[in-house]
Amino acid sequence: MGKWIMGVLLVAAPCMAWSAEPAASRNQELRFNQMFHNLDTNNTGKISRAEAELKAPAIAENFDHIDVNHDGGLTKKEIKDAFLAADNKRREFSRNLDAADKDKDGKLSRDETKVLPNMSANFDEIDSNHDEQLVMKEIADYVRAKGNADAASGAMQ
Ligand SMILES: [Ca+2]
Ligand SMILES: [Ca+2]
Ligand SMILES: [Ca+2]
Repeated sequence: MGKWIMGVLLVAAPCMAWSAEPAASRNQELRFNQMFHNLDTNNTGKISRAEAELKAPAIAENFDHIDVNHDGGLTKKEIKDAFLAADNKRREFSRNLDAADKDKDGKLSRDETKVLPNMSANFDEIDSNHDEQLVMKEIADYVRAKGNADAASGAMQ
């Protein structure tokens, strides 16, 4: 588990990683409020697209996705929900990788990726050094090249 989850948490982590771990939640709440306040330059309680573009490109890129009620502003709740969803996706992704890595050597062989159809289909593209093994770095680079954590989960379906 360790190898994969560490790698995955490094992959496509948004500008601020959000975690559902209760132990860390107080600190994160403070950091989150600070970040929100920092982004909300005109203190409307919502982050506009312009505000996001100014300071948080990762949020701006996913603006429409995060703006669930499509009012053109991101509330704290909308951003939090998006972070939590991304976090869950990363966890699910790492669980899938961990389950696929049957011999637990921290690499996925072509055979091991058979349970992950999209990864299996893109094996040659992901295997950048062509050694017939996917390591976390290769998967991370692939996910990064594809844009974000959604691509990561997409690669799993
Ligand atoms: Ca909104
Ligand atoms: Ca393996
Ligand atoms: Ca490789």
